Amino acid sequence: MGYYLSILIIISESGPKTCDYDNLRRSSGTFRVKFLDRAKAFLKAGDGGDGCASFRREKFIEYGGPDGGDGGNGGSIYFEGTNRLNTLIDYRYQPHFKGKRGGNGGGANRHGANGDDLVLKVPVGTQVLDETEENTLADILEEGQKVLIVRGGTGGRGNNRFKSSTNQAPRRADAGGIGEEMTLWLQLKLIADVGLVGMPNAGKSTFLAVTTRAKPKIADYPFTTLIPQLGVVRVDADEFVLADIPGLIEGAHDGKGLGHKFLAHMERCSLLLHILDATREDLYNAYATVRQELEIYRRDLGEKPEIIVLNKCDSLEPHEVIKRRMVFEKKCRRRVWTISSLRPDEEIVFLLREIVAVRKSLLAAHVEVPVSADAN
Ligand SMILES: Nc1nc2c(ncn2[C@@H]2O[C@H](COP(=O)(O)OP(=O)(O)OP(=O)(O)O)[C@@H](O)[C@H]2O)c(=O)[nH]1
Ligand SMILES: [Mg+2]
Repeated sequence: MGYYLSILIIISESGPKTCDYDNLRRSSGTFRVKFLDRAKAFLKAGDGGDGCASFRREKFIEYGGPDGGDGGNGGSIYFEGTNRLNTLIDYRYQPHFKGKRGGNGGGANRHGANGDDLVLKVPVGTQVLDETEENTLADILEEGQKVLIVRGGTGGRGNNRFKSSTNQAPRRADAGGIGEEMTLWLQLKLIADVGLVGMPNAGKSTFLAVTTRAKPKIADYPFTTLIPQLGVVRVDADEFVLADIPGLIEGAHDGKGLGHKFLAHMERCSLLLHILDATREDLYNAYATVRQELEIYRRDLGEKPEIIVLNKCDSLEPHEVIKRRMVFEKKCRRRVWTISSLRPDEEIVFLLREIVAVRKSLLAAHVEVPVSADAN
């Protein structure tokens, strides 16, 4: 591996890591919450300050007239994307946010101060959903992208505003407007180009480790990967971000294994890399099971372009590899790749180049990556 990859300059970097899962926390008392990809937040923008009812009173000036100033506007609340965060954990500890109230108006036409806006930082890739989780209010995809979520109440008008030719001494002043409030859900969806899917133990993390500089946990038991991980693959002059997620098993949509919530991190990928353990006897069944779970999660996830990879081919005789590949290709009527992530050779390089080529053709065809919020 070292030989081929160093010649072809595949240098990679580990990227941000993210999220944990409810069932994980339940199942492991020792699991420390570090990452969170879903959080509920309660936002209340500041109310507007009240307008003032006042009259000018000065020595020797009779009928000084109304001079009540307006109240200040309440502070609004925004979300802003940042690359410095890769988790929503802060919102678990502090879910309530309140905008600052506008100052009340004063006599002598003094305007109340506007309440400061509150800008809440969220990791890039965060979707803001309403309380029902059916409507996406914002999809924050870039550093610095700022979205207004709740608007502060407008300041009430002071009585000076109500003077007219027929009413020169108005006593009316408005109360400040109520700031908007909202309960919402934040859902972080990783921004990766290619997603690794497959059953537990298929060698997904080994593939990530061998093609990037990420250091995922690898072990010979199922569900080694508990939180999604990213790595940057560099091949020739191209690069793409690869995401590794926990393995899927039959019934994941019913909560079996680690469930299927983490598939949210595959939603933004333009291509799936389906890794299979070639030594399995029920190879095609394993493939069909994962396919089914993808489709159950979201149909458009199942419709994403996919490259099928039989891994662990070093554990099989070469003729057996060819046989299994041919049987598999016949069944799925597609090209199937055969590699070893443990003893990588040039086949992995060809595979990475194929991924780059497919991505380029998808970009050329302007294939939109479907992103929506209806499966959380
Ligand atoms: N012989 C052989 N073993 C491999 C290969 N790739 C991975 N393995 C082994 O398979 C086991 C599982 O590898 P992982 O990379 O942790 O598998 P995974 O798909 O990430 O598993 P989960 O995180 O549980 O979903 C480890 O013992 C690896 O050393 C390979 O190409 N050949
Ligand atoms: Mg893994």
